[in-house]
Amino acid sequence: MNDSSDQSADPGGEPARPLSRRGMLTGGLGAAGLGAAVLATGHVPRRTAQAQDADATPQSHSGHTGPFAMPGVVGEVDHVANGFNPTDILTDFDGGEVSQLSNGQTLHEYRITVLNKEIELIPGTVYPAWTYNGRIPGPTIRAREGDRLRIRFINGGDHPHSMHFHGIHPGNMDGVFDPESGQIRPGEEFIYEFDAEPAGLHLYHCHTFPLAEHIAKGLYGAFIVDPKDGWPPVDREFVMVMSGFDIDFDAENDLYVVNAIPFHYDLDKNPIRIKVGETVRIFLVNMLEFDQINSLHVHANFFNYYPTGTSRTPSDYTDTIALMQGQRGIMELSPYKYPGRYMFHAHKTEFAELGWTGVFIVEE
Ligand SMILES: [Cu+2]
Repeated sequence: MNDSSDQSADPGGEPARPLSRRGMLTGGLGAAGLGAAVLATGHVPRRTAQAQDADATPQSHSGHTGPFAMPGVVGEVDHVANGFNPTDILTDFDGGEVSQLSNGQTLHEYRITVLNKEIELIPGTVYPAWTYNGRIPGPTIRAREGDRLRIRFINGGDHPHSMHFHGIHPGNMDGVFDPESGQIRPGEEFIYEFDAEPAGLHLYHCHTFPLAEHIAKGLYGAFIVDPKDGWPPVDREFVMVMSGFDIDFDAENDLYVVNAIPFHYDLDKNPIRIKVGETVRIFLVNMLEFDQINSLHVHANFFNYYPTGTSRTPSDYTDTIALMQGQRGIMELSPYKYPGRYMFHAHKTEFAELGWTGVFIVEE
């Protein structure tokens, strides 16, 4: 809705002043009182940095005197206080507590609690998030096709919440309608139990009204069902959950992210190091609220893309894909041939400049 209003003109008067989300970040946030804190720390995306060009900070584009490939923020958020680090989340696949049922099925048991938690998104800017187990995205649940999942779900928040899984399961495990199907009030518990199927890459999220708010606040995660015979072996596997944050609560995103923290994997922060010739599989999930579509582009390389991970035949060999909310897929990167520094980012420039960027450092 805001995309169209950006372009609209008042038919009875002056053309409406175009208002970009970046404008909202500098102007709207200031009005909301958050901008002052952002400005004071200097930990600001480029739009605001431009306003400080006289300082010629390294982040400034002015005069091309410093790094200017992309904007960024100065410094790191407090990952310890946040309780999670996106670098760890990349490879944090959670099989739960594993045991054997009497019928021979493998059982994966989890305990997942909704917690209200303040998350520092940009140094100095804290967001009142809702989380599964204190992290965004929630745990990456991983099991083999046909295994049994048993999730003890505890609502430690102050609103009703649920876990709604994508996949195949009984209606009373769908987390939607009532406490009997896993839609529970604060202080209540529910046990979701179902078989992991079909093989592929799925997701879970809260399914409580108003849904946009419950998702945008941070209640989502990846759910991987490995095929019975496994995936073809690769050297590295990463999970990337794309989303955004509306930090001034106007139902528009102000920050775009992969694994929650803007610019985390950038060159000056925590780039992802891989080796020439390594095979890399990325489990990519889009949970972005408010915007219609999200995307990912890798520089100087291509990948086989398997939508939803349900087929072993790629739908495309490409360097760019687009996903709606809830869409996900598996990327198998061609091994990088040349050492170097390679960006990956949303191929929607605005999203990239507001946080959805990263860098692979490829070494011999
Ligand atoms: Cu919720």
